[in-house]
Amino acid sequence: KTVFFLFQQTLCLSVTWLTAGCKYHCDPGYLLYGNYCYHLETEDVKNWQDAEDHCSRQQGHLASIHSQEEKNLKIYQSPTGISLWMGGHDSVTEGGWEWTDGSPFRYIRWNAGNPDDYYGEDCLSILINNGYWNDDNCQYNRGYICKRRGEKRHFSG
Ligand SMILES: [Ca+2]
Ligand SMILES: [Ca+2]
Repeated sequence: KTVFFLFQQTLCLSVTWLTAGCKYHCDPGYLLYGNYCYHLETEDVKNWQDAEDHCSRQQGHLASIHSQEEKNLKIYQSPTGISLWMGGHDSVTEGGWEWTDGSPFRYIRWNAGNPDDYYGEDCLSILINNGYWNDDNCQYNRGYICKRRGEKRHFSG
């Protein structure tokens, strides 16, 4: 059964671009963008680590951002709060920013004067009003965005 599943996944992967026979799919509450699913949480505010833990329990991570388009996602336009937690942090090495999902930290969009490590800020939040980033106090409770891979679904017919 597992072998069949793997075969189906491989088949799905290899024919995706040719036939569009596979589509990425997200669970309810998640929004599909590209190959990824995003979930915006604004009511259940958490500190950065708790937010990351919550996302990883749902097979994802706090969101990483890799392009202007991704930054402009509607999902980031939260109706409440000042900023939202994203997956960036420099808690391992000061100034050595990384994403919790392991993707390369290349695209950057810091707000003016940041990152400033103000009283040891190590966690990345995105400012809702302008989409720029702040290194922020990890203990603050904020809304957050989870991101995870879309599931590939192969359908026949
Ligand atoms: Ca820092
Ligand atoms: Ca800062």
